[in-house]
Amino acid sequence: MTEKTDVDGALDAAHVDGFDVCRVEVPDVVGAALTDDREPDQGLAEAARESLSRLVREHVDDGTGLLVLTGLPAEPEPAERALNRLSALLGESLPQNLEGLIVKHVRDRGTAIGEGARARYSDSRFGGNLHTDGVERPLPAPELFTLYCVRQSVRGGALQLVHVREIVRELSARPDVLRVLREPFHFDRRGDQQPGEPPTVAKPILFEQRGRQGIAYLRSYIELGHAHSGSPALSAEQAAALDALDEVVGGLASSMVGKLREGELAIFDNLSLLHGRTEFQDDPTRARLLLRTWIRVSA
Ligand SMILES: O=C(O)CCC(=O)C(=O)O
Ligand SMILES: [Fe+2]
Repeated sequence: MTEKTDVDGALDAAHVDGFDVCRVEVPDVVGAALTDDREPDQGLAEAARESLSRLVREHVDDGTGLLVLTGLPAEPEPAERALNRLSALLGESLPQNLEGLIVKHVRDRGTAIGEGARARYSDSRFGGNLHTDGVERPLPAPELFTLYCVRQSVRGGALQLVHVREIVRELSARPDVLRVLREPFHFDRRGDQQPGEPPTVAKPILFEQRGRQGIAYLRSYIELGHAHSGSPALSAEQAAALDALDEVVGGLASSMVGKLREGELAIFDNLSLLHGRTEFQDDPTRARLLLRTWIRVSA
């Protein structure tokens, strides 16, 4: 039986949460472009792209790193169509596994994080492990990722966000740690490598992309990566740097918490934000379902 955390209890009781500052009723042109039965014509698509870009600039690039559009359909088919259209307005949807999956259904598939060769965070119901998405891919990282809430869990499943600028600020007194985090680690590829490629990808946790400070992190994939026979073991210095990072992230993890509601579409800055959820528990007749895309923003 899962204990309901304080975070979840407080959110459920209050009907308000830390995402309220990022919540925007979907503008009419965007709503029409995403939900009309017919594909939007060029005029509507351009108007929607302009409206959306303004909101993304304000909230994602220059604000908290998150934009939550409210008032969209929660039924799975219109939701998936709307998410595909929104992703195309923002850039190029990237495949999320070797098979080229474009829209990932994030739900509990009864696995644990990092179990076997291929299971992922998004296939489990467990929480914690604040991370960025796509860490199993070589850089460049997907600049944005989305989560569209189709069905929410009754218990748990709130999101916690931590911004890289807060992490770097907290670690400014630890230049030794920052130096190690800017050197390569071996991340497990979760089976997404092509035949003949190694099962890990080496890249730093802190890096520069598009002239900005980026972060790529999911500790258990790094530990799996360094445990492969062809990879060096984590050095004591690297393990200490990860511990220092985790301590800082743990201290910041309750500063931005919210729970997506059904019919909400969240757009995240995947270069700047670590995210994680609280463990959730499904109602067996109505399992939690989020739809996810990874987006490369056009140059
Ligand atoms: O289940 C969630 O709320 C988020 C899951 C997640 O982080 C992911 O799918 O990458
Ligand atoms: Fe994620």
